[in-house]
Amino acid sequence: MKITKFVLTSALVLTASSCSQNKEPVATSTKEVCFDGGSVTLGSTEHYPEEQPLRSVKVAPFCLDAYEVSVSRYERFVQATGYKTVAETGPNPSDYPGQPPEYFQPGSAVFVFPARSSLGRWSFKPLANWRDPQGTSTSLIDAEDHPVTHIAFEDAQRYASWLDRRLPTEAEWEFAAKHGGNVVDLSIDERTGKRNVSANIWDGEFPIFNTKLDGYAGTSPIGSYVPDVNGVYDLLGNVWEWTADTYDKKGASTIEKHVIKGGSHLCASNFCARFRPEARQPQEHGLGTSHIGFRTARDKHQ
Ligand SMILES: [Ca+2]
Ligand SMILES: [Ca+2]
Repeated sequence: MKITKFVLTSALVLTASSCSQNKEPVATSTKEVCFDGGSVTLGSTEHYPEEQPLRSVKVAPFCLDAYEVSVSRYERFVQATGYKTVAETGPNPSDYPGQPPEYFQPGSAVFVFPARSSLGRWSFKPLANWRDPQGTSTSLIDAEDHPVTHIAFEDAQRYASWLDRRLPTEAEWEFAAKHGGNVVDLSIDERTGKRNVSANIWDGEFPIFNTKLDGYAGTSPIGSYVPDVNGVYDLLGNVWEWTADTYDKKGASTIEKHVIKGGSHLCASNFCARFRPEARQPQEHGLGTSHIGFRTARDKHQ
């Protein structure tokens, strides 16, 4: 599917305001954007089947992190609590009856970028976790302002609870994304050869070649691109984001799945063109991977 530009069609009734401002570095910023709530039409009839049918819902006032949670912010949580993520401990067998033993080993799924004469691919790496996103014993020295990855659903929930916050619902996330006018413009400026970059996606043909027109093949530091009209960064692209919603059960799998939103740096126009507010995907709640992160939310009147 070739997509040049996505158009937002949903009705929106709300106002937004920045609830807290501080002078912290972006990597540790707790800035949030608050919304008064209102009506929104979720979904789209123009793209993937799972985005249908259109659903009109009302969203109560809420506040949303302006940034994806960074490695630095997650590190503070771990230092304060001693928490170990699912990727570090392995899933709890009692949560997954019937799964084979290899399912419970520590580690996570890493996308291995294509080398010459090869395709990119997913690989389970026993050492991969939020501290070591590539699973190669590399340090985090240059990655602390990147979004935290290899975060299972429970890991995201525990972080949010530590801050007396929660994960956004799918409706809240999509409400914020649509109201913010979030759109990925894929058109290329013929004079400069660059696109009008507003998000970190896969430029080029996935999984063969990444032109890195947005500057990054993998994750980018949070807040690297212009924010949306409400001051929220990276809703589309960079990393997929967990929501609180359970994905509708379909098929034979008994593993619980949750909705993730926004697409990632691995989404290209020729594959997984899900860098749109309406796009949604199921994700096993016990598996983070190298392109899934999150941001937190709260009820506005707390
Ligand atoms: Ca990119
Ligand atoms: Ca994102």
